[in-house]
Amino acid sequence: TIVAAKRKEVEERKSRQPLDLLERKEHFHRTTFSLAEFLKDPSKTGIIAEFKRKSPSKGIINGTADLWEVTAAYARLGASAISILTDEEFFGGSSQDLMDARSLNIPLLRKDFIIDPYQIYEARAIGADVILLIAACLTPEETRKLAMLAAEMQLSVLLELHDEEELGHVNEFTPIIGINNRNLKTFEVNIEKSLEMASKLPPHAIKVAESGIDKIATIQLFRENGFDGFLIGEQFMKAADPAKAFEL
Ligand code: IGP
Repeated sequence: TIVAAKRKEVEERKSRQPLDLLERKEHFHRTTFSLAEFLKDPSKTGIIAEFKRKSPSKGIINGTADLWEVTAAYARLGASAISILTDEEFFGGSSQDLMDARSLNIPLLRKDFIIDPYQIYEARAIGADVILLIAACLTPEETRKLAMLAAEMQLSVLLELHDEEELGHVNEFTPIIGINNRNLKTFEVNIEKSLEMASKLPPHAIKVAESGIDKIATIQLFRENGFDGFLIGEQFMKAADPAKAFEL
């Protein structure tokens, strides 16, 4: 459902704002931050802290949090990167949300359903450093083409896998691999998913565990199993003050 809606949305946006207009956006020429470098930086936590107002699985998570206050606090408290949902219809985010966090000096992940090269240009234009590619939404060939374009545009790629069948989506342009503990079709969360998949990934892949992380012990367990990154949304956003939740 989301992918079908996304296709329509992208076509609409393309007709309103063709590529040549996008390329004139202010952020197009800035130097991007490398997600790999920030995940490997020992002075940071490895946490990719997410700003997410709502989701199809949870409904409204936080309707009042201020984007700038929360993301600035995440950065100050040691997040390695910030993930910002830019999908409006299903997650209540926007491109403006990402632009509002741009002055932070850490990588910003455009969290969206990317299915078209146009969205990669758009990500660059709004000031993102990283894009998410979800294997479940793409063929291996599409994944390769989009990841190659992202690399050309100095954007890092987080390739999201859910199970073994998706390993064929990994390619030379996807050195950072996320394992989503949440099944996008059933919404079921199983922390073991990341651990199970870890040994099946290419040995040099930078590994990120995604979703359902709600305690430090889980982060430690993932770390011991070779993970450098931890994508956490709800645990922070469900608190009235997400920055406080991060601090804890
Ligand atoms: C964060 P959680 O359970 O901590 O809120 O999960 C993140 O992993 C999740 O938002 C996510 C997601 C996605 C959202 C992972 N992959 C793809 C939308 C699309």
